[in-house]
Amino acid sequence: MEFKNLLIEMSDGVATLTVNRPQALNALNSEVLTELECALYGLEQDAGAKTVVITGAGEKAFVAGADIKEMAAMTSYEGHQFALKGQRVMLFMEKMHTPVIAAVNGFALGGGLELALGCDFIYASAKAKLGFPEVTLGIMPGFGGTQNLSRLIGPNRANEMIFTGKVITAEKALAWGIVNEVFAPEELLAKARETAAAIAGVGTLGVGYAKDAIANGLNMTKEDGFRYEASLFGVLFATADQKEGMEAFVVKRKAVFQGK
Ligand code: DAK
Repeated sequence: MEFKNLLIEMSDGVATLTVNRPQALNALNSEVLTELECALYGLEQDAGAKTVVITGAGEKAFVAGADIKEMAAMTSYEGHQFALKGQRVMLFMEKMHTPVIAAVNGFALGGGLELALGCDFIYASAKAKLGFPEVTLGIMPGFGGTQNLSRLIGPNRANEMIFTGKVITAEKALAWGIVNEVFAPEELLAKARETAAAIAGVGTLGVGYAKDAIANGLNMTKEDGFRYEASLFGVLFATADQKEGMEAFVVKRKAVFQGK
């Protein structure tokens, strides 16, 4: 499928999805959000796409936010629909069994930071800048930012970022646990793809169920989470990948997983 605002490149089981609207610093308008929803849905169905890396086109930005020029004219109803559309993208990334890594190559502001937080983890360029400037525009985060940031780093730091609108450096985002690793700008994408390819090479069913257990378990009591984990663990014993992985270990050869 051809997209107007996205590029998709496949290699070694890794799909690199680039938000490609550099003239607006890759800002998310309704069209981009619709395309992201379609693209992610397509990648989840595509057995060849074992992991996804999301990044932004150009030198300057990952995604500089939801599109302010489009939002400026929205009615309350349209604003609500716009928030629901963005939230569908973030929630879908969480529900996908395919892991999604954000490679934050520059500004990740507002909806851009929400897109990164919707991914399973974030790698950032040393020149990345992250923040939630919504309050400076008279609004608040609307694509799940209040929920995802506070769950990730706790309410106190999330409160400070969201109430002030202050933009932080990649280094601070690393110290606060928002990003997993920081790389030189020219290394970022290769490092993200390297990790994505490593994940693509292991038992992807196990990875997908682990993602499910972590994401859903966070909303459960610990005991329910343990019970949920045990049932998914049991399901894996009905798969060819479990037989292959364990047999390969026993006979000391490299496992070849098929994702079934
Ligand atoms: N939207 C639209 N266009 C944007 C944009 C954005 N978020 N960010 C940048 N652009 C455009 C600029 O307008 C400019 O376009 P032209 O004027 O050339 O046509 C072009 O990209 C280049 O930007 P600059 O000239 O400003 O570049 P600089 O290097 O000088 O500055 C900057 C870079 C990232 C510091 C600056 O562009 C900036 O401050 N951008 C806005 C960042 C921002 O405030 N982002 C948060 C947006 S609010 C909700 C749903 C969603 C959300 C909230 C609620 N519900 C419906 C409840 C989410 C909200 C947001 O994300």
